[in-house]
Amino acid sequence: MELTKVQSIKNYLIILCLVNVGIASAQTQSNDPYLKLWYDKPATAWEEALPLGNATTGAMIFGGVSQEHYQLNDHNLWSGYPQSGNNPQGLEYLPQVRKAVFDNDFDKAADLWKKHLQGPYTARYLPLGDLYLNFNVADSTHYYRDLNLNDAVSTVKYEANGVHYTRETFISYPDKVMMIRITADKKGVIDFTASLQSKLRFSVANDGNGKLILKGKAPSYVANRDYEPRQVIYDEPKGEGMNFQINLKIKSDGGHVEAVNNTLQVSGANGVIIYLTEATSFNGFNKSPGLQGKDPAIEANAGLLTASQKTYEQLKQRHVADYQQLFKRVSFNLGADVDMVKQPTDQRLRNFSVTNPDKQLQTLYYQFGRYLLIASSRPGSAPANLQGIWNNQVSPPWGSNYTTNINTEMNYWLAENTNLSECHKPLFNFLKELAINGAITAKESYNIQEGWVEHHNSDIWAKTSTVGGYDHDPKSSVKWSAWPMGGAWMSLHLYDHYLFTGDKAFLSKTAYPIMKGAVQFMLHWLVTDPKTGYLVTNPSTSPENTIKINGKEYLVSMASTMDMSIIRELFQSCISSALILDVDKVFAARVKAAYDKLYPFHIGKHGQLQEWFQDWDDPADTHRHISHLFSLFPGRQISVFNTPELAAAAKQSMIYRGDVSTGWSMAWKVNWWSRMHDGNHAYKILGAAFNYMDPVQKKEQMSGGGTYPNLFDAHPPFQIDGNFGGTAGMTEMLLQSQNGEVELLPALPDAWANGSIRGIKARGNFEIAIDWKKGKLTKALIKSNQGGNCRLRTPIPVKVVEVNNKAAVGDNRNILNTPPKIPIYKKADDVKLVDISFNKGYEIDFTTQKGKTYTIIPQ
Ligand code: FUC
Repeated sequence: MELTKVQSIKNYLIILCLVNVGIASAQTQSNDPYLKLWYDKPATAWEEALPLGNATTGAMIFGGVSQEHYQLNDHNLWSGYPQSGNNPQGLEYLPQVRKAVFDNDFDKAADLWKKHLQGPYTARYLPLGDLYLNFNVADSTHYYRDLNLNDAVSTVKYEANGVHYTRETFISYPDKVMMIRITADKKGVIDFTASLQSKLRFSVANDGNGKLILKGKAPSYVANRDYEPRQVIYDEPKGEGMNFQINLKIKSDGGHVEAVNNTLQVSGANGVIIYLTEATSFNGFNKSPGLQGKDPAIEANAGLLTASQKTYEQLKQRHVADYQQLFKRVSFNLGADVDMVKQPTDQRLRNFSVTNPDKQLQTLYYQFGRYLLIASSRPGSAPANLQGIWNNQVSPPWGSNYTTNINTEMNYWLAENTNLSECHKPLFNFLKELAINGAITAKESYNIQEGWVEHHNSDIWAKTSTVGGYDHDPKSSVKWSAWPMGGAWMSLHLYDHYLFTGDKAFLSKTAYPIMKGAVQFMLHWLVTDPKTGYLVTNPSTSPENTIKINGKEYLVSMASTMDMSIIRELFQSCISSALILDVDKVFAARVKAAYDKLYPFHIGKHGQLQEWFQDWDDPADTHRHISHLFSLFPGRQISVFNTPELAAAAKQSMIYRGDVSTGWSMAWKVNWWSRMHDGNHAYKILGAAFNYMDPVQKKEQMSGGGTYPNLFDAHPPFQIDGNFGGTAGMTEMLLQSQNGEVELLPALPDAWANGSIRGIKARGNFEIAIDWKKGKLTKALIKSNQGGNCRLRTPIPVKVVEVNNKAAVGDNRNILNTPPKIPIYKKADDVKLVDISFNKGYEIDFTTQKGKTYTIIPQ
């Protein structure tokens, strides 16, 4: 009893220390001492190493004492080169596939698709190289290494032979350089040998001037299946394959730097600074990197030259300022238990229990998600791939590619609501490229002359064609290859960016043309079902799941709920955009006419949201993809407020599918339960994210997700989507804005009794801070970046102080924030729906002025 009291006083004190009041954004917040991942031993497994990145260069730092290892990546370094992959047989066979589906011969349809409509797999994202620093140290004491999320700097410290050594590393976005500084508290004791290597073809030389240069060549092909006769192909005679270069320069204070063979040897130095720059010959998604590539030496050398003209301190200052301007927009505090935070991060993960939760580990995990997005996706970089930017394998799981039936999109779920809009931009740039290639795929494979399409996977070459292989690859499956919905789904990110930022120029110049192209494709892809008269997709899958009818599994049918949901959201976003921009009235009317004919949602006989065209759902099915809940999240068309019956059906589907699944699947579930306003259920699933995943004892892929010692999400194996989806879901628990209103604390779990979050964002371009105690809202600040009406929903009655609260409910709605149109649906007779009752809270409207912050307090 006594102990608990002391503990809660301690917790409270820590909360008080960390909370800073008065601003909606967290920008001025000082460094949080607990915002670090730290360990008391070096990494041995890759999933223990710590990630750094400026979105173009990535490094995993192992922190060894006798040998330091930096595993390096470049965002553009992929196998292969631009290839179309469009399967022209589609022109002849698509009508046959469709006929087979309409004839209910799903096996024939799947067989035809597999034989005639598949295309090659994607290229693979490759590791760049490795930097090793070999020290003459056998034993050490007082070992410590960390990754500080406050400044994106990683530090290693230890004591050896009575000397305290410190190594500090960061990768700068403004200066495009990786910097390492080695210091010691005694003079003349720093001795080591630096060498560069790569898992790809490479040679290393020194330039006689303290610089080491690694020149490398990527394979033109890496196999996708281990039974392919040729696994890694270097197409040297023709010259295909990407070239790359790593430059390493060492400056020492005192002592000597000597080039010995292909290494640099440092001896007797007081302090050392290491510069590393790198570049590839990547010259755009549509140029051969081997035959039309850039010279990587030019970029790598220029980077080194500019960086070496600045001091270490200048470079660090510029790096920290750049990083903090993004990272520090948001602070999140649930309190910290001083005994728990004393433990190394991997130990805390092992100790995690939902009944006595380590609250600070949750906020650390939250901020780590934001950190990872800043480190892997910045303007000018490629979008974050399946592993962000960090990969050490020539043949990584799933090629570490862009898997667009969930994973790529999930990477960006946190971009807007955690106030990292800029980090969303690489995805938009990628969409521009996909729209170009996808228009050719639409024509060549489907004879669709307007718009563009992207299928299940893509890569740095902006591949848009189908995957699965041409040769009837036994491991390929139509349950994922027959999915032309990636472009449509990703286009919704454009509209969401607009809703969060209010950037009309972006909507008109970038978003609308791409979105319109995705709509145009779908207008042609949809066909009329002769039996029902509705517009349907055919063929259609519900990603990676199978239909079970009388004990037999089928791969395709028509009008899966996910297809229809994506199309509905896309059409609506396009119609709204045309209205906002006051363009394309005739086209918008055509889209609206099609929208009204879309095959509707159905509530099935188990009270579930039907996944398939017909009521084939199996309540015992626990498949990780629950794609038919798309409209609950990330979509907006199913909501507990606007469509309670559909929401109840979605809840029933979630209950049937269960909680335990792969990393990303559980992250999606956190978002869904938040949208159901069931914070405790969301929290229960979030708790599973803290399952310690041992990187050495490899777990089965589908056995249930968790987190590795370095806080990377485990599918398993490592996939970054779960980190991003987890952070997004935690934000959804505290703030939602998809229903035309800003909702505070919609799904606050009991376990987060006291806390505060500041700097997160709502649609309508509002920046928000929320404080709560004992589960009750105590204060909120809403900064209006845009002006317009703010419709606010809160769990308790509130008043807006400091402004005149006279606007009438219903008028002056912010157009950015209009609620989604309510879709039609059908319900089987006599179906019982599960209960979804929850506290609907209170609604007020008030007019905001651009730039003003409004204080909300309980009434
Ligand atoms: C899809 C998922 C898998 C995995 C892979 C990268 O195929 O079904 O679980 O996430 O993408």
